[in-house]
Amino acid sequence: MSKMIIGGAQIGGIQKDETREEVVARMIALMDQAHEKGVTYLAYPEMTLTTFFPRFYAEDRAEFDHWFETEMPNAATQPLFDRAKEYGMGFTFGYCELTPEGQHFNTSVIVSPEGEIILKYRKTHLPGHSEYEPERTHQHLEKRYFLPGDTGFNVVRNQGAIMGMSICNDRRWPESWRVMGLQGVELVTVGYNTPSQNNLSAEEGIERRIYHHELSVCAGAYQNSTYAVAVAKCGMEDGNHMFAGSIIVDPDGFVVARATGEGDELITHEADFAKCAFGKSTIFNFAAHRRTEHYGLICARTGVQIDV
Ligand code: ING
Repeated sequence: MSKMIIGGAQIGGIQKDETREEVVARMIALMDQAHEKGVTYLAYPEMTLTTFFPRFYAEDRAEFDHWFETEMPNAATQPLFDRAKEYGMGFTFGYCELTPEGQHFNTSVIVSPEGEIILKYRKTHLPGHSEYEPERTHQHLEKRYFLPGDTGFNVVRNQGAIMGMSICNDRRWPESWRVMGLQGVELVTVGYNTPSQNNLSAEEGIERRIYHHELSVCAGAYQNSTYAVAVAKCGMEDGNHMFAGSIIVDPDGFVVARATGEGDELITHEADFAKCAFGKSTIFNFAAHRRTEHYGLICARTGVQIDV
């Protein structure tokens, strides 16, 4: 089946003292709305279950282990899995994962309409820093609390489409999109929590940040001829603002749905995955046009090296 109504469930701020159960209830309310609108695949943001705690510094990282899930689904999230299965709805959401081996990841999963986790992704590109930096107006300590993901960018065939995931900062790196594009991806979901204020340069306003967010998602979708759902956790969290800007983008890079507010808000679009075929067979027919013999530096070199 090439057509499917896809949804983005934007989540407003989650305060530090909000329980998992309270958040899941908000997620289910959006899932109910989505079902009413005929949505059969729904995307939630990065770290959907908790506040964006990497804005806070903890000397002992173990102090923040309560923000992590040690199993999925668990008692708090089972109602969400149950409601989705009742609706025959696939969905994806992000959470903080603490593995049995004691590893901490910023994770997202794809759940089939049968309620099974069929793909797990762990965030590859961690922005920010790992030590407290007093010169910053706001800390962004993802490198302190998470390991870089070890899954890479994989895809899964679900509900008749080839689906993949990235998380937040990943959307700014064209490599994230292209690795999935080379696997034929037709729908990329990317949840994000993006602070509105730049903690190092005061003059970078929210408009520029939102432009860069949208530019990244539209370029990624267009250059890999895939749909994208980019969905925010946004608004105020304990006095800290994160921008909204949730969008659905079609394989030609056009925004086809956009959130208008900064709270819990559903956006939807009837995707026709047959639309992915044109780009993949013409301008982005990778097999016909790419010249990999000239791309070696992309993998061989991590940082810039100037030899001239
Ligand atoms: N947040 C931000 C993001 O990539 C950031 C970090 C903000 C990077 C603004 C660059 C500019 O959207 C997360 N959580 O990755």
